[in-house]
Amino acid sequence: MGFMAGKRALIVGVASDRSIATGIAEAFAREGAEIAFTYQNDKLKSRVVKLSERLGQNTELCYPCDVSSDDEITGVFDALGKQWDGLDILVHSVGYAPRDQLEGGFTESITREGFQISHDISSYSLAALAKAALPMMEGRKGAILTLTYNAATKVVPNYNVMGLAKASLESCMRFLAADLGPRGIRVNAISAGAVKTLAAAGISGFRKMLGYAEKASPLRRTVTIEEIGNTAAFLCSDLASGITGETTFVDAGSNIMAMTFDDD
Ligand code: NAD
Ligand code: 0WE
Repeated sequence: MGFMAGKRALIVGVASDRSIATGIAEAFAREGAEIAFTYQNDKLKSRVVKLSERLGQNTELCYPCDVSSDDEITGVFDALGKQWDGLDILVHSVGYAPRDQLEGGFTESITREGFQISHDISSYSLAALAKAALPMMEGRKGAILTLTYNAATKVVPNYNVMGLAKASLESCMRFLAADLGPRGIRVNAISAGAVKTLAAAGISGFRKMLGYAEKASPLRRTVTIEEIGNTAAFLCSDLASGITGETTFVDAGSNIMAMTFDDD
């Protein structure tokens, strides 16, 4: 029996087979969890339903949710509440900034609108989803997990306003952990190394960044969505019952390095 048997999870953030949220869903299903999903828009619906089917889940439990809409967030939990009497796990694997915010210098690219959108979609949405999920999660050893990136605390070229949004997201995770801890809910983040997902496709220099990780990380490689999924399963299971408010790096060790030299 898997270590997540009897757990019910809602996963927000599947867009393709390469999504980090897909790796998380695969690990959760393998460990015996039941999974409900959301999809951002109708274009992504069929992919999410196919994943639900492939993982042997109830495909009825796939709901539309653009996290910029309060109504859609409310709608997910209204619908899920009719199917499940409680929810153990919420996974938030969502990040977005308008494309023009992620190229060029920081000062040059940042705009008020870019700041607002990136913080709304990438940080506020965690608080909004946690708030809406709370009635279903209370009193049952719950866990909430979000996905962050090291550029929250260290500068990465071109990540720009998303770095600020990830700093806000990590702080949001800690405030939620302090607030929801007394109600039995743990809240954590995984800080993932660079992975080639849709969110990374077309980012100029992304291939170079993956190559850099292969040279400069202690493990001399990038990480996979399977590795991120396994850590997510651990953090959301009772195996991690003493861990909350923590950011766990799954990055082949990259974040510990202050400087690197070529191997040869
Ligand atoms: P992805 O493109 O597969 O997933 C991003 C998800 O965000 C998509 O499912 C998309 O539908 C969703 N999304 C965007 N705007 C939304 C909105 N308004 N409403 C609802 N959903 C919305 O890419 P990914 O790399 O799997 O990203 C998942 C998370 O992991 C993000 O928070 C990202 O910042 C983080 N992360 C990614 C990497 C990486 O290198 N890929 C590294 C560290 C952290
Ligand atoms: O969090 C991310 C991706 C965030 C992201 C990506 C996009 C591309 C498409 C947010 N918004 C958008 N908006 C789009 O229109 N990562 C950690 C992956 C990533 O993105 C980078 C990186 C890394 C790493 C952007 C610049 C520099 C490095």
